Formats: sequence, C-alpha cells, structure tokens
Amino acid sequence: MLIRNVRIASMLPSDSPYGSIADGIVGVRGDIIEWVGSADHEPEAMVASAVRVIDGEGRWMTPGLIDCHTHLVFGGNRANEFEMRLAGATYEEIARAGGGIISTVTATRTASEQSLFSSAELRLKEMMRHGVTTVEIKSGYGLDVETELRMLRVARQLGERLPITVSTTLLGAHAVPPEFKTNRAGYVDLVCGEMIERAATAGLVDAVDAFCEGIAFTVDECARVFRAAQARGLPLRLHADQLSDSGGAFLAAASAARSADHVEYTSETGAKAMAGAGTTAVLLPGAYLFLAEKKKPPVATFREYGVPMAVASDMNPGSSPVGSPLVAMNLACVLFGLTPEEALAGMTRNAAPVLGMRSQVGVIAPGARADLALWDVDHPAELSYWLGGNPCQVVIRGGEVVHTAPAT
Ligand code: DI6
Ligand code: FE
Repeated sequence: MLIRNVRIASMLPSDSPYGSIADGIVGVRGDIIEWVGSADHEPEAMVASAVRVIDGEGRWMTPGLIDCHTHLVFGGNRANEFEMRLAGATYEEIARAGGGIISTVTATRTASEQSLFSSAELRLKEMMRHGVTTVEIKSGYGLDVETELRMLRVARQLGERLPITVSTTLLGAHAVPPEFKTNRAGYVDLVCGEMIERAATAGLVDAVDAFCEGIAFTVDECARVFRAAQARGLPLRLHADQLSDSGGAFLAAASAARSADHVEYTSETGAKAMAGAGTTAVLLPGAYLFLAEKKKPPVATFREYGVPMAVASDMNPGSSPVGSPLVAMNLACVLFGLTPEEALAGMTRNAAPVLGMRSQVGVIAPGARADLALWDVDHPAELSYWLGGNPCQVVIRGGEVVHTAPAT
C-alpha cells in the first residue's frame, strides 16, 4: 500500500519540528511501514508494485495515537459525585466516606461481562474515531479476584474484536475494598498472591500498576505488589504523587518501573531519580482539571533532567471522564505548559515505551507498525489547539483502513 500526497509528522527526532516531511510518501507492506520519505525520492520499484494507493489530499499524517493510561472498563458512572463535589465535598472526603473508587467497584462487581464490554466498546470506538490505534486499559474496579479477571478479560476481548491494540494492566492495588477495611495487609496479600498469579497464568496481564497515595496504598505496600509482579516478570507502572508527595516517583524509579503517572507533587529529586531509571512521566491533565487540583507537575524539571513525558486521558468515571485524546493534549498544553509538539510526542513516540512498544508504534518509520492517522488540519499544532471537534479523517491500523470520517 502506498499513501501519497501527505504532510508527514513522523515524530522522529530531526531538525524539523514534528520530524516533518513536506510532500511525503509512505509505503506499507503487510502491517509494517517499509518506506517513508519525500515524493522527490520515491523508489520506483515500490511505486510499481503498489496494489493500493491512497491519496492523502495534502492532509497531515501522524502516527496512530497511543493512550497509555486509561481505566476504560467500568460499571455505572459518578455524575452524582460530580454534583456532590460542586456542592463543596472534596474527592478525598467522598473517597473516605466510602464513595469514590468504591462506588464504581460496587457498580462493576454487579455488572455482567457483556455489559462491561458494551459500555467500554462505546468509549473505545469514540477514541478510535479520534485517531487512537493503541490503548492501555487497567483493571482496578473489581478489587476481588473474579471481578479483576473479568475486567481484564473484557479488555482483552476489546482488543480482539475491535481494530485496536490493547495493552492490559492489573491495578488490583487501586483501593482497599470494604471487606478488607480492617485487614489491609490481607488485601495486599491477596493482590500479591492469587490475583497476580491467576491473571498472569491466564495471560490476561501485560503490566502491574498500583495507586500510591494517602487514600490508597503506602510506598511499602506498593513495593510489595511490585516485588510480586517482578517475580512473575511483569513490567511495572505506578500512580504516583497525584494528591501528595508520597515518595511514589522514588519507588517507581528504584523499581525500574516503566512509568510514574500523574506526578503532580513529584519533587526535583524524584524527577532526577526517574531520569536515572529511564522512567517516563505520564501526565494526566484531565484528572488535574476535573478534580480542580492546584499543584502542577514539574514539567520544567522533567525537561531539565530529560525525563520523557507522555500524555494520556486517564479515562475513568471518577477523576477524568475524558474520552478524547485531543482534549488530553489540549489540557496538557493549556494547564501544564507543554508545547503542542511535546503533547503530540506524549501521545505517540513517548507513550510507546510506557507500553513496552518502543519504535514499534508511535513513530512513522521503516519497521514500525503501519498505525497512522490522517488529519484535516493545516498544522499539527492544531491537534492540541482546538478544544472539542474532531479533525481525524482516516485511521489506518496495521496497514488497514479502519476508520474514515463520514463525508460532511
Ligand atoms: N487516580 C485517579 O485519578 C483514578 N485512579 C487513580 O488511582 C481515579 C479513579 C476513580 O476515582 O475512580
Ligand atoms: Fe489512573
């Protein structure tokens, strides 16, 4: 397949912003990009052997977007708590009173596998229409072995039935469930033992995450979960320093976690540790916005120490009901001060390593998977600029066109 007449934002490091190529051509064989370059230099043999040619009509092409942090599978929603917060209650007060994550746990435990699938499918299709070709989906609203496994099965099925790559994460240590309220250690034992064991044996889990926070788990408890995951050879992520500096970034770095996520309260020394360990900072501006947080992540410090920054939606019913990757990019710029180029890198090149897919996705380069999005914009900064709306015209995943915007 040949895609010609496109302006390419390859997102590879280069002298031109966005790694751009003005009049570009992309050659795809099977599901892999074989050739990327300028129309002036197109290899004749490749052109002659093309069985399908797509005219990009001068549109911008980016790598398919990667949303590397979502809680996409859940039962119910929390519009009622939204109203409570607007009437003055805080997120932490609601959580401590048994609402918050636990109210979604109740709704998820009572939901059938089919209904969890259908509700998540709607949200996922909306993301796909916005150019997303790779998504991470966490469990964490079951908090018992059966429901956590059910959530992970639903996540896997979404990846099997829809044309999108799904990476699953076990977030058993998201909150202490009510039945373990007086036995926290017992719940951590369950996560470290049967939960990780069964999820791994069933092939349902690609990584393990934990929520390190005053209202969730301590550094020591998260460290136990990490050791159990490492014993199974599973990569690590951490919800770190979202509402307080709880030492999460240090734990993530010391454990060589792939990412520390949220990181609003991360200190300079925490950022330094992340840089040393190659741990990516996953910025989640949707949660910052929705919870009306005041403390911004130390973006300048991340830049200074060379900590790679990813951007994700954190799509979840409690703290970030954000279903559009472009909204997350806009918020990363407006609220956290990223440049539009950093925001796009955060949902492409820098998000790939968080899912263990460095160079396989998130860039337009030979050898990478042919996951591509075509946009009706005059400049790639527009992807972060518009708040609302959707300029995505065509989505290609693994060399196949999986979405075309309806003609207006
Ligand atoms: N941090 C978050 O922002 C979400 N999970 C987490 O660990 C919130 C999840 C929720 O409120 O349902
Ligand atoms: Fe999250």
